[in-house]
Amino acid sequence: MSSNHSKRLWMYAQMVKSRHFEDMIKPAYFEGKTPVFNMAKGPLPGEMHLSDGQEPCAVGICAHLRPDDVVTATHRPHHIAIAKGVDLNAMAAEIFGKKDGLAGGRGGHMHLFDPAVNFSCSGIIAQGMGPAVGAAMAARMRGSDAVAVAFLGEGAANQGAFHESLNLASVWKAPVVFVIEDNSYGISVPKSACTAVASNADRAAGYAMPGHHVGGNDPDAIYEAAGIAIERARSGSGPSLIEIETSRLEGHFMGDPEGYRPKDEVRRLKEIDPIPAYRTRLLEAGFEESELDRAESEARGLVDQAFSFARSNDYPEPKEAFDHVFA
Ligand SMILES: Cc1ncc(C[n+]2csc(CCOP(=O)(O)OP(=O)(O)O)c2C)c(N)n1
Repeated sequence: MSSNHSKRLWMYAQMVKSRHFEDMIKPAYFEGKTPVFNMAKGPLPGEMHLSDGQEPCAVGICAHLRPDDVVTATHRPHHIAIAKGVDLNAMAAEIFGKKDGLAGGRGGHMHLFDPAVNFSCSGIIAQGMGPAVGAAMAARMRGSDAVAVAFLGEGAANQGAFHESLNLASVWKAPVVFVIEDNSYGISVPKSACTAVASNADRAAGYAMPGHHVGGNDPDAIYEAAGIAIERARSGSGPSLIEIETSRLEGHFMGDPEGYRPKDEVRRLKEIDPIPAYRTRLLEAGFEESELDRAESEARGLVDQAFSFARSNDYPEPKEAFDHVFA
């Protein structure tokens, strides 16, 4: 199997794994919340942000990364965590608030943290950018060629942290790549209503770094742009910005009535769902139906097993509620 073949098969399998992970979350999230939607009820209380449709962004970037490379992700983290290799059982258990979760059930779905593969995320938008620059500098000081990648949404690109992080990363030639997942909306606000430039890739020029724009929500095109940016970072030539046009197939959070976007826009986006589109492309490129089926069923099996693990895992002891809490 050529390395290109195995990378593409890996990307496909991770996208399927991520989608199935979220398909398992959907019914679990509404348990106990109906007939009247109460966000605080059920086995998954609080907000839930799904990344259906954005899977290509995670796999195209993470296909280039090693466990010692650092990733900081967003409040919409599942696809990125999965592509970075976060422990699936511990991730599912964390989302259910269980004791063997990544943070002992304290973090929940927006605060996944796995030091084994250097992954973290945050509910505060653009928050991961500064730490990614710091991690990139730390790698350089240790004499390692590890890189850091900070994911953010296009809404977060209007935060001060975005501009400060790009500026310092460029001044220091930090081995970091900033990845904007542009799904066109920050909650209910369309990008055109809050961002002065049509393409955030253009903002890279303001910080003397390359800016790549990738359209089409296409794993292969993202993989190609990421290869250039990550190689530039690894070889000591400095940071880059990648802007990816992607699509959010669900609301901002589960239960979002989405009054702000036309229903036929969502229907159109679902018609060009990147996962079946990639399957078709791989088949046209000569992949066997059977190998794709096998990759899919393995990916789904791992997710099913992770959800069984999470459901049967115990909650932390009430007496431990204040352990590991800093205030
Ligand atoms: C500093 C900060 N301000 C506001 C919020 C509230 N908030 C949560 S998600 C979000 C919109 C994020 O949009 P975008 O960055 O485009 O990411 P997307 O949700 O589209 O993935 C906002 C404003 C926050 N979490 N952090």
